[in-house]
Amino acid sequence: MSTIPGTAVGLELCGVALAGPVLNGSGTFDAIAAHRAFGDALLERFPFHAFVSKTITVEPREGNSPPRLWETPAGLINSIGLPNKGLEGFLAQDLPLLAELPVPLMVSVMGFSRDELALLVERVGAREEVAFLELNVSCPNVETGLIMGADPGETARAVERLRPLTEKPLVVKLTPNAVDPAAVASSAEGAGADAISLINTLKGMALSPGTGRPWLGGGTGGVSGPAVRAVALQQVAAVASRVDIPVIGMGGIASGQDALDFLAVGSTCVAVGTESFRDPSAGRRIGAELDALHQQQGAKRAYRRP
Ligand code: RRO
Repeated sequence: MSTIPGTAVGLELCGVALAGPVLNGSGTFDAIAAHRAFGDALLERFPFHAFVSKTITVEPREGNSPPRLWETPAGLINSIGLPNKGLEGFLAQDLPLLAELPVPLMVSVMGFSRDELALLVERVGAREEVAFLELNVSCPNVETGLIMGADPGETARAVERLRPLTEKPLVVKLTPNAVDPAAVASSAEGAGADAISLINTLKGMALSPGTGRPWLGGGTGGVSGPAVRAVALQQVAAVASRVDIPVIGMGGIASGQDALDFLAVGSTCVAVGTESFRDPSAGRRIGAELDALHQQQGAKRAYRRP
């Protein structure tokens, strides 16, 4: 494997060694399709230092009706609606392919109840191919409208129930649509979470110019991209100053300087999301830019929180 940019100094995330700090945001890079399209060149020049899967649920889901995307100034609104093969389909078909990637694997899971989450954590956590579990308690696009992670008490009850079910690190993915994301992060930490990732997308909507009716099949969606970066940076800073566990910061990161900003406010790792739709190798470019910035600063930064 060639040298991956961003690897000037490696790091540890929840006890797992990573060659650098750049991850993908869940659902923003289809590594299985990319492997099919680019062949083993993808593995030789993999854009991320750990890979986060698209969120899976217990039952298979078709996702929301189209249209599913709307471009905003400096951003994107998605209403994808969690299409996935379900737990059994993921374990049988996708996990063996994701295990071929040259970096540690984080599997993102979402349940419509604590029992569903428990089943997902037990089954996925038992697989040796999986290094981390991400609990997506923050999807904006489910028809129930329930976002477990918007409430500190609900989040704590979920993490308390899940904690004994696996020894794998549990990363809790937070919504920016909570009143106080730092309070939710603190509750998750108290209940046994190993790391926090944020932000998921901000609730948004767009109207069809022709009809004046909602453009997205799901009615509303989640806003991402540079448009949300300043909001994300503030929320990541607030969370990182409240908890002692590592934080994976994301929200509109499109350059090494953006990544450096998220590290500067206390992130241990960063994730690239919407930018990968524009350029599938963005993670690699951002890692290289980050290396260059660290070299310019003459810093041997360990990418860890102070
Ligand atoms: O699939 C989606 O619509 C979706 C998910 Br699971 C999520 O966590 N965040 C988002 O913006 N879209």
